Amino acid sequence: GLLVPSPSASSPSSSVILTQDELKKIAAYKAVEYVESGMVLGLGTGSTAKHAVARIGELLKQGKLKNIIGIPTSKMTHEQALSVGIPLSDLDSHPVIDLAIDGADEVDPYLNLVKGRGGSLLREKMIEGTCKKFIVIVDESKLVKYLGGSGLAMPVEIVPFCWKFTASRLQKLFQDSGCVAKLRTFGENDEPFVTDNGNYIVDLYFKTSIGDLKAASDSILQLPGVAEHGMFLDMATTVIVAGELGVTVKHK
Ligand code: ABF
Repeated sequence: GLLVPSPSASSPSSSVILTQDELKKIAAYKAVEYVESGMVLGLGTGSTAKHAVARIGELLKQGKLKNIIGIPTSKMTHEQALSVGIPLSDLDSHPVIDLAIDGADEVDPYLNLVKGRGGSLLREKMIEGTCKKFIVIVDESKLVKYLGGSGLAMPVEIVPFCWKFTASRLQKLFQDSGCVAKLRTFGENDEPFVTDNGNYIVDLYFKTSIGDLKAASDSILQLPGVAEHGMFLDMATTVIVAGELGVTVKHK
């Protein structure tokens, strides 16, 4: 990767410790430098992408960007984008996307990603899977040696119908990796978390590496009842990583 000075951190020196949110903002601002007037933009979801959406709105207000059309990847981003004055559309009307900017939960050395811990993986994959350029923005805590290697969840969006059946089939697929499948819930009563598409999410936890990612992806998608999974393989064209020592831009 190429080491460049952070655009918005006022000369980070070893005496300045940046918070994780400041790092996310630095990565987001760097990504927005790739945005040009007239672009159709995929707008990501989450606490990192939020900074990019805000920055795009700011540049539109200042007249430094013009004629942007945003395609939001979630209802939450839709709301935020409207509130900062980004004109919006959708994939039906704008099937060609110039650039998408979004966060990720994990990034491996080949720029494969785990996404969806925020719950919006299906719309993200539909939108980011079709764009000409996909810039992923992360702080350095998201870098992993292999996907699933952080011990955190690998999300799979499934239809609610007989979800236990689908969850148990998912768990069986990866039993050799010590997989445990858990329905994502929220609140005191453990209500199922419901996605923007009215679906549930099953989080897969692995004890060991799942090996061939493409094979894993194929086998998950073959199960009836699965809508999409959170592995984004070979999709990112650029990953911008913000760390204490500056910003690294990795290109595919
Ligand atoms: C979304 O935001 C998700 O795909 C991913 O789960 C998440 C990353 O969130 P954050 O930037 O808040 O860590 O894009």
